[in-house]
Amino acid sequence: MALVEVQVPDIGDFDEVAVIELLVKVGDTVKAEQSLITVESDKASMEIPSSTAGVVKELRVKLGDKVKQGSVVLVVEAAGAAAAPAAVALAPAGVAPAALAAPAPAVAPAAAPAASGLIDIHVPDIGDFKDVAVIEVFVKPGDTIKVEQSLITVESDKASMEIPSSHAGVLKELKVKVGDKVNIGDLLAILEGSVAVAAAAVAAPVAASVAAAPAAVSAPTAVALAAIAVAAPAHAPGASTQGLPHASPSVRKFARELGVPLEEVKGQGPKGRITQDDVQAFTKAVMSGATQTKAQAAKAPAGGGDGAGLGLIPWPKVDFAKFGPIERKEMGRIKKISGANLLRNAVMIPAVTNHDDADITDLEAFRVSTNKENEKSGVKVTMLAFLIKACVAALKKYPEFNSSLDGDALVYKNYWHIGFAADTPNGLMVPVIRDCDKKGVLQISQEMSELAKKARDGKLGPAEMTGATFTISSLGGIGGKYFTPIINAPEVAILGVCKSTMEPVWDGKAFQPRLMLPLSLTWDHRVIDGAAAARFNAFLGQILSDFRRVLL
Ligand code: CAO
Repeated sequence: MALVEVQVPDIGDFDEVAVIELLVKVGDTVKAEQSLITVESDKASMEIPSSTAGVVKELRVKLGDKVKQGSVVLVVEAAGAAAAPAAVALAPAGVAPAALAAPAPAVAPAAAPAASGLIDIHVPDIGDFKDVAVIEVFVKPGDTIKVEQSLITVESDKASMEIPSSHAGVLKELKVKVGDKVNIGDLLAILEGSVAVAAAAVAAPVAASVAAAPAAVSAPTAVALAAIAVAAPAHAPGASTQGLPHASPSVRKFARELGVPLEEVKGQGPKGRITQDDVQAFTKAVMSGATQTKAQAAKAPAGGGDGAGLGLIPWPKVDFAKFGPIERKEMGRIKKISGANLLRNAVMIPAVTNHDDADITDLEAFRVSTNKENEKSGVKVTMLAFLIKACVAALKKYPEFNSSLDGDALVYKNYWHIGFAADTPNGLMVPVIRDCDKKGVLQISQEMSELAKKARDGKLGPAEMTGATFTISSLGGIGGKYFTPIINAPEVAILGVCKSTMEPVWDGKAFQPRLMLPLSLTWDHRVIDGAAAARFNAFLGQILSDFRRVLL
């Protein structure tokens, strides 16, 4: 395995350009031609591809660095014998990036302008690239067009560029639309213009060209021809071109794939440039309902936008700092993931909660004596382990509580895997104990304490958090009386448990002190009805008050 230094290839006339994006990190496996970094001048941005496939061993540049031709971008451990030595690690012509130059204006063919004053505008030489996609159209019939005014933006997977007009005049007809693929020489538009202006335009180089624009047309360098070359930026840094957002080609492609309207994304990068993180953050905000696109707002019923299409009034936007000092902290990954799941489950499930109390006086006495007997084993039994066993018995008696909705069908599961909510420093997690019907209370206790520890240490694997058929959320060790837990979809019910307390219970003759356990059963009303839920709770209460019933 050879180490190969990947260098910045010939990027045209530019001395130094700034690194504005790192697209890979150490340890990543990169393919040949995969973009590594984005660089930007004051007029153009482009991605620098890798000349070699392999594993990134070292990054030699960081954001803000200035690089030029020959600067080492990173070191790759090249895959296989094909690794090029460092000295020749420059991209071969076939994969060279775009040169930072603008295309010459769309050049009218020699015969133009036509006698009628109509001028055909064609796609100029844009290098070796074929079938590049039109991603933006800036003009419409009737517009008065100046020489060098951008007509459309085309984009390959590595660069985007604007095609300027070679002539001034009034746009009579546009021959392309967004999504069309164009090639050199294709007719773009027909202008009605003056011969004098047209002639001047053909003769004059593009004032806005970053590098020698005519080179791209007449005597292009190997590099200029190698990519969609030339790549004047679709959007010049620091200022949006024709009101369009400033983002690199890969970010624009990413946004298009997600259907994100880039013009609505606020760029947090240097000079307001939109980064991939900005597009992701925008997507998350839309998905969570914290914001909405203009299209969503337009579709919302009169009198109210927002609310994830529910027609709710918008989420309040408050400048908290106006009222006192604040500190803003990003939520952790687990909280963000569980938050999105909880929101979906809360919004999509018609959930009802039944509250009840179970007399666990005798069970608690049994639990305490069991723990004394097992003191040496190191396994401590808490009420939750008994609850899991009791729930399995209730789930077997009322199987719809152990089912899931699948379209219009119910899937009944003949296994009883119980999830339990665990409070961890990173947020709520739900480890799953499998086959609880086949395990005793001691084994369940042991597995529960192992899984809870793993959850708190952030070491739970995906397999340990999936497959539950029913979940218990116990706040018994903390306190409280009742609460309304949210169902963990695609399950259809969840049991919330709070702290048991001694209460006076009337036995028909007198009040007796009994240890009562508050239960809160939340259920999906599409699958379960209130009577079934009341029966489930009552049955659970019977088992907990006399645990021998588990055996029946
Ligand atoms: N009533 C009274 N005491 C209870 C009790 C109950 N219902 N449940 C537990 N206790 C006691 C235990 O016996 C233990 O007492 P000792 O310290 O004297 O032995 C103490 O409370 C602490 O128990 P625990 O919390 O360590 O153990 P557990 O098996 O009850 O729960 C676990 C384990 C992982 C579920 C728990 O630690 C946890 O994380 N709970 C939070 C779950 C949560 O956040 N739910 C809300 C989710 S939002 O829907």
